[in-house]
Formats: sequence, C-alpha cells, structure tokens
Amino acid sequence: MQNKLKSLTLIFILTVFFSCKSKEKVYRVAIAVPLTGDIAAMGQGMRRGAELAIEEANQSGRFKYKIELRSFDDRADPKEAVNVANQISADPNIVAVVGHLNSGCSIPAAQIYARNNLLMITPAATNPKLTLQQLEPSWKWNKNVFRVNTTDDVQGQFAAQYLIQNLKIRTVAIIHDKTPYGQGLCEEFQKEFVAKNGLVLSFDGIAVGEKDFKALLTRIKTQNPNAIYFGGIYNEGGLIAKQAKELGIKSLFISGDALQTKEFFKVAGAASEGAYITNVGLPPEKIPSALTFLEKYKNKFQATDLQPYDHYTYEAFMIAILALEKAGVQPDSDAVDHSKMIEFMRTLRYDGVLGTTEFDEKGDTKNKAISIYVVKNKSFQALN
Ligand code: ABU
Repeated sequence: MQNKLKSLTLIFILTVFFSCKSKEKVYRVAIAVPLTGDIAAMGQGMRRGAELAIEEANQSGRFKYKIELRSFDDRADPKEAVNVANQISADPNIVAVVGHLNSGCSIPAAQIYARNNLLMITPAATNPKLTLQQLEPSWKWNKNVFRVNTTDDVQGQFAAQYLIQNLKIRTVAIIHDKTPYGQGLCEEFQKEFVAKNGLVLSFDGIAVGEKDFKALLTRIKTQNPNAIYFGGIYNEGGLIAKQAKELGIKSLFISGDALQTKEFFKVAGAASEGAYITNVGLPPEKIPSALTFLEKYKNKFQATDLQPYDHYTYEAFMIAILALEKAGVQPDSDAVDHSKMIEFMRTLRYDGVLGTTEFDEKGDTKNKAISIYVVKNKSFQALN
C-alpha cells in the first residue's frame, strides 16, 4: 500500500513538473538570409551571430520565457525572400525578424513584414531605399524597418573621396552587378567621384552568376583607368579581380562591404593582394565593446572566420530581444504588443558591439562610420 502511494506521489510530482515545463512561454526571433547557394558563406556567418545572441539571452537569467531562433533560407532570391516573409509573418510566436542580407530581398520583404506589423531589423542590406520607402505615401503601415549598418550613399561617397584624396586616383572604370546593392553603390560612388572632378571612363553592368569577364575587361584595359570600382558580391568581384590581373591590367581594384570576407581571397587568389575594400562601420577589433563578442565567437566556432555581417546580426538580435523585453511582452498576458516594440526602437540608445546605436526618423542607424582596408598577405589591414 505504501509503495503504491509513493508511486502515485511520484507520478503526480512528475506530471506537475512536466506540465509546468511544457507551459514555458517561447518567443521566436527569425533570421532570414541565404543559407544555401553562392553566397551562403555570409548567411551562415550571420546565423552564427544569431546563435550567439540567442544563447547569451537565454543563459542570462533575465527572462521568464525562452527565446528561440527560427532560420529561413531566402537563397538571395527576391521572390524566395517574399515567400519566406509570408511564412515568418504567419507564425504568431515570431516577434521580430533579422534580415535579409541582400537589399534586393530586403526591399520587397519589408513590405510583407510591415503589412503584418512585425519588427524588421536588417544587419547587412545597405541600399538606402529599404528604409526610405517607408516615407513614401504608398507606405500605409507602421514604419517597422530598422537598420543597424549604414548605407551605400555614405559608403560610395567615402570610397570616392578616399580614392581622390588619399590615393590620388583620377580615372575609374565602374562595374556593377545590376542588383539594388551593386548598382546603387556604384551610382553613389560615381556621383561623388565626378563631383570631386574625377573622370568615369565607363559604367557597366554584369550579371550575378556570370563567370567570364574577359571581353569587358579587355575593353577596360584599352581605357587604362587608374582604378576599377566594383559594386557587387565576392564571387563576381573575386573573378573580376583575378581576370583583370590575368589580362595584365595594372589598375587598382576597389569594392564595398560584400567583399570583406576571406571568400574573396579564395575566388581571386593572388589577385586579391593590394585590393581596397570599404565596409560599413568600424572594424570590430577597434571597438572595445566588441572584444567580448569576438572572444565568444572564437570560442564557440573555433577557426571559423568572421564574415562581414556576423557582429551586425548579433547586435540586431540583441536589440530585437531588448525590444521584446522592454515593450513587447505584456505583464498580464502572453500576447506581444508589436506596435510598442516598433515604438520602442525609435527611442533606443544601445551601446553594444557596434558602438552606440540610435535610429533616425527613417529607421537608419545614426552611426555613419565607414572603414577601409587594403588586402595584404590574405588579410584585411585596416587603414583608418
Ligand atoms: N550590403 C551588401 C550586401 C547586401 C546588400 O545590400 O545587397
């Protein structure tokens, strides 16, 4: 009889324990980036940044709920990004989305999140239109889009000024990949380069996925530009740098943030030496508040290289989680107030791995720092 009573007591305790456990509230934060395809290396890096942030938040003991990461693969394809945005918006437990990587994906996906009043923070898309579109009369929704990295108008201007003032470059050939990022960056660069009395010898578009640039580069060789400015991602950028060297082109090669990855060295090989690359924000090694993140990243992911947007993604997650904690979670129910989370973002002043983040009326960070690197011995050496 006593044994039976003990068993029943044990069953009761276990039932109560597990039913309490299963009632633990879970909030999800989504990441939407390319996890497969040609630029998956950058998307996978962003997911590593997200994993670190979620792990740290759950281990902090700050929350009565659990935060879960949900990953979505947009394959760097704008149509897939819209599909993914619809899936994310349909999950009532998703409280915010961090993404997308590509401006061409982020711009249309943002409209889906806006319709569903879901907070979106991009840690990588640099085309100004992403946030500017929220000021258009056709934007009937909450201004839900925020960006923790600065934009291509700032980056393009910086590159043009650096070439003219620091490197005494007078003539350039410009090549872009016809995406909102690549073409947009080149247009901004061109505007400033011309304004500073530089001469643009040519402005050409190539296609993402193209592999042979010899015909275009042979024409550019006859122009003998001081520099080739490229707007696009490391696969095409690496091949252009490599094939230019093979053709004996001596022009300096310069590009933007989507080439600040060791993947560029793998594609370009020895031709990456001497290339100049700009990135949005300061090098994380130079930001004291980023050092702990860098150490944790190294400990968790060992020899895996930091990709350009991993620390931005970590920061975007930390901010989304803070918005959930301070404004989203309601004291008397499990429901999340999405409008309050978005309002909270407008008042945010956050000191983290990117330095201080505050947002302007468009949702862009007020931190406009740009860094520039030169490639030496297969590493990016910061010049500012
Ligand atoms: N920021 C460069 C890569 C992502 C994009 O803006 O398309």
